[in-house]
Amino acid sequence: KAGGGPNTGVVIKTRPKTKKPAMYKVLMLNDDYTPMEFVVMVLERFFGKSNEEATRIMLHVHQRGVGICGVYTYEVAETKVTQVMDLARRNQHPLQCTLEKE
Ligand code: TYC
Repeated sequence: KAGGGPNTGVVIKTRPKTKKPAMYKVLMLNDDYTPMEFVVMVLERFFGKSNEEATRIMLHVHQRGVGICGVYTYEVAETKVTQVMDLARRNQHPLQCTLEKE
């Protein structure tokens, strides 16, 4: 955008007023002890997945070691990680869930 009046050669760079918020992936990590049904239940309850999708994600994590539960703004992602970790701990499962900036 040209600024500073006509023909002054002044250039003012403008940014869009609305910038997209940083997004964060919530990752689920595999372990040897957490029951598969517990992981599926967590994916349904906290990440809004159908039983079919939750099972697909759980199996992916089981086989590959890590998988994406969803992508959210920081506060939402952090809340989901806390909720998952709290429920896992209360049930004495070693399930680990973490955040990664996209
Ligand atoms: N590996 C676990 C088992 O065999 C199942 C599991 C899947 C655990 C995904 C954690 O994020 C996980 N019982």
